[in-house]
Formats: sequence, C-alpha cells, structure tokens
Amino acid sequence: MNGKIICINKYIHKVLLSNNTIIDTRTRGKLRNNNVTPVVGDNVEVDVKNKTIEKVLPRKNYLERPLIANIDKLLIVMSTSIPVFSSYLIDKFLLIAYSNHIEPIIIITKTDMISVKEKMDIKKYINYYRKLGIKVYVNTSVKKIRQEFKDSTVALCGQTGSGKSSLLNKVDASLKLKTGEVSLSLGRGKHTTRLVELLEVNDGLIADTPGFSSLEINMDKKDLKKYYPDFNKPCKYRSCTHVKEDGCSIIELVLKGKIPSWRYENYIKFMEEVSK
Ligand SMILES: Nc1nc2c(ncn2[C@@H]2O[C@H](COP(=O)(O)OP(=O)(O)OP(=O)(O)O)[C@@H](O)[C@H]2O)c(=O)[nH]1
Ligand SMILES: [Mg+2]
Ligand SMILES: [Zn+2]
Repeated sequence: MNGKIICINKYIHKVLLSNNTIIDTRTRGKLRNNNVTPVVGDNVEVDVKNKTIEKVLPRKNYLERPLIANIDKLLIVMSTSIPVFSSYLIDKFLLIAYSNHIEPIIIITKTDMISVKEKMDIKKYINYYRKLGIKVYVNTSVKKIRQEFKDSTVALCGQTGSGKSSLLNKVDASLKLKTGEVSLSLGRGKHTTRLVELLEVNDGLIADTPGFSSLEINMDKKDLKKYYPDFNKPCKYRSCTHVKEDGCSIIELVLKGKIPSWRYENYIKFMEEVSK
C-alpha cells in the first residue's frame, strides 16, 4: 500500500497510509532495492504485513535542512527580537526554496517585543520582499496563514526559538506542541523541537522542524544569481557574476539604490561561502 512518511524516530518510520491509517514501520538506513535513505515527506510503498518500507517513490524535491522531501511551500519563520532579525538568513532560505522549486513565504514573529522604530526598520525589508512577489505575514495573521496550509505540504524553517511550534499551536490549538524558553543571554533557543514531523492541519500536511545554528548552501557559484529575481537584468557580460565586473548593471542598480545594499551584501557573502 502507498503512504507518506510523517515522522522518523531512530529506525521507526511513521507512515500515513492511503487508507488514512498510521502504521509504524521499521527500516534501517538505505533501502535495499533502490539505495535511498527515506526521509519525512517521502511517498513510499509499504509492506503492511511485514511493516516495512519497500520503495521510496520519486521525489519532487528534497531539502537537507530541514531534512524533508516533496514540499509545496517553505514557511520562513523569522523573529524580530530574540533571536534577532536576519535578512541574511531569509535570503539564504529564499535561495534554498527557489533552487528547489518551492514557494517561499515569510512569517514575522515577536513584533510585540520591539519598538515602533525597530518595526519601521524591519518594514523596509518586508516591503522589498513583497516587491519581489513574496508573501509576508505577521504571525498574528492566523487566518491567512491557516489558508496557506490548505491542500498543501508545508515545511516550517527558521532559527531555534523563532516561534515555529508556537505558530502552529496558534493555527491549531489541538496540536499542543512543546514550545521553549529563549535564553536571553544567548539570544538563542534550546532546540525544543527535536524531530521533523508532518502534522495534519486544515487539510494540509505541515512539518514542524527543529531550528538550527548554521545553514549551508550547496550550489555552484555561477548558479547563485539565477535565484535572484531582482538580478534578472541584462548585464554587459552574459557570465557576469555581479561581484566586481566593470560596467555591471546590477552593481549600478545597487549604487542607484534600486537594489538595497543589504540584499547585495548578502549575495556577496553567499558567493564567498559557496566553494565551487
Ligand atoms: N513575545 C512573543 N513570544 C513568542 C512569539 N512567538 C513565539 N514566542 C516565544 O518564543 C519561544 C520559542 O518559541 P518556539 O515556538 O518554541 O520556537 P521554535 O521555533 O519552535 O524553536 P525550536 O523548536 O527550538 O526550533 C517561546 O517561549 C514562545 O512562547 C511571539 O510572537 N511573541
Ligand atoms: Mg519548535
Ligand atoms: Zn553583472
């Protein structure tokens, strides 16, 4: 019977079967017949009698962090206070979403903890992301966020303590997910959520995920610019990296203020981070 892996805890793979029942299967490491290590979100063939996963069906997409496959939307949960707001992280997640053909949506949390002045500062970033066609919601817009879950497979991502589990609890109080305290001195959470888990919310499947402390991008240097809709302008050289070429039209747009300097600086940082 076919199903979808909704949670993996050590070698127990919880599968939601097509007949709407949940079965615990035991699978260790790679599958013998197609040499794939199953992850949460995988569509699988299950031997119900033996309680084993027989086959992982082809994936639409696959993310390493959070470790999940076959998602439609990536909700980037970003705090404005503790942990601090980071356009660098948002831009990195946008890169990951776009390169995997996943729709990114930004959720802003903890706006109740900041001053009006700080709100104005963050609004600048939000306005730019909206200009790029990205949906941005504050975590108090529960109805709108709930609507995004309908008939979709969604993964939440973001730093530990940014409010991912709290957001899901707001959308569906019956989930009762564990949420954590954020240590004020470190400005970091303590990894309250430990496993990636797909939960049924509003006819969709939503993955709560553990936060992280670092995030890598795996792609070639030359491909980075492809995932910048705002960099999609003709340049003097077709192969222009937009880093320091003379007469680069992207650098010109940055100098003119059409592309914000923070956005460009994040791009330069990513260009330095990717090795190839
Ligand atoms: N003031 C305020 N606190 C919030 C908000 N959202 C979440 N919190 C608090 O932030 C802390 C961390 O929230 P969690 O939901 O556990 O964060 P998480 O992203 O799931 O963290 P991990 O599971 O460790 O990745 C909790 O104490 C929440 O109550 C918000 O909008 N405002
Ligand atoms: Mg959590
Ligand atoms: Zn250029």
